[in-house]
Amino acid sequence: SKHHVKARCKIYPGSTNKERFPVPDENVPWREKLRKYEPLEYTAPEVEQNPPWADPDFTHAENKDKMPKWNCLDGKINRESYDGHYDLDPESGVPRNPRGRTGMAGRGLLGRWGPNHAADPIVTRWKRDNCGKKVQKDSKPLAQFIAVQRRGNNEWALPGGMVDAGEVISAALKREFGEEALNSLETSPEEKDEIEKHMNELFQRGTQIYRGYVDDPRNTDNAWMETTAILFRDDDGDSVAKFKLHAGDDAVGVQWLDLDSSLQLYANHVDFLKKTAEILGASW
Ligand code: RP5
Ligand code: MG
Ligand code: MG
Repeated sequence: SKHHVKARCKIYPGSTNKERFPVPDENVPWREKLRKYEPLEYTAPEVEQNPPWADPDFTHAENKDKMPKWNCLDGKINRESYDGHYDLDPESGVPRNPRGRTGMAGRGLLGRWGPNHAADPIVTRWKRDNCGKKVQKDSKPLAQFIAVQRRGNNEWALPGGMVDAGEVISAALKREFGEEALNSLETSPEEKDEIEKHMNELFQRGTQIYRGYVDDPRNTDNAWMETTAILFRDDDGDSVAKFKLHAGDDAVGVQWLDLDSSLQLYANHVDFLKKTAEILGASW
């Protein structure tokens, strides 16, 4: 598999001065010995404050019983990786990024040591002209997907989010889509019912596009993103077309974007959309 790139970005997201130790491509895998490797140790203040979505501090002697159970379902928290069994750092005992070095140790902005599981809904439609005819490009129909603009860095991305403790992926997909693309957190109860009805319809049948490691800029040597990306197609445009898109929660913008190889998106979301275009038989 290709080396992670965004997970080695120089300045850590959400910070102005947290710099990763530079790791050249050939030194990314752990098996490649490095004469000098001094990753910056960093866990963001909001993570260290012990919010419910983050792992408690288990490094102090009185918290030894809070040590998570790695590589398995740990109570309501899934600490299994879709990448297979991950190793633990021989010195600190915390998980080691299965894709190799990132130049930063600790958790950064991520709440969980090891895998942090997310879900990404890919909602598509065919692009149509005013007469309802499918728009063609390079003799293939052009598809569109719903993208959100992420708060903070304004990058466009899939409207995905973290799977809550004990939550099933199908619920996380719907919840995050509702929150980020339809602003379900701020709609009236009546509107909510209406949204729910349409979403249940659309999210009934999905096709898995990707499951595994995400090349996310928040990743560290000890904490990383993984996702399940599911395609929901509204081929006739009569289900999603009823939705009024409205950015909410941690999204500051939302829109239909054309599936196109020139897309620039957050993390490695472009890889998921390339696969989506293939499955749809859409132009890319
Ligand atoms: C990415 O971060 C995932 O693919 C998903 O889109 C997203 C989840 O994190 P938040 O949107 O909750 O920040 O790695
Ligand atoms: Mg969210
Ligand atoms: Mg999100």
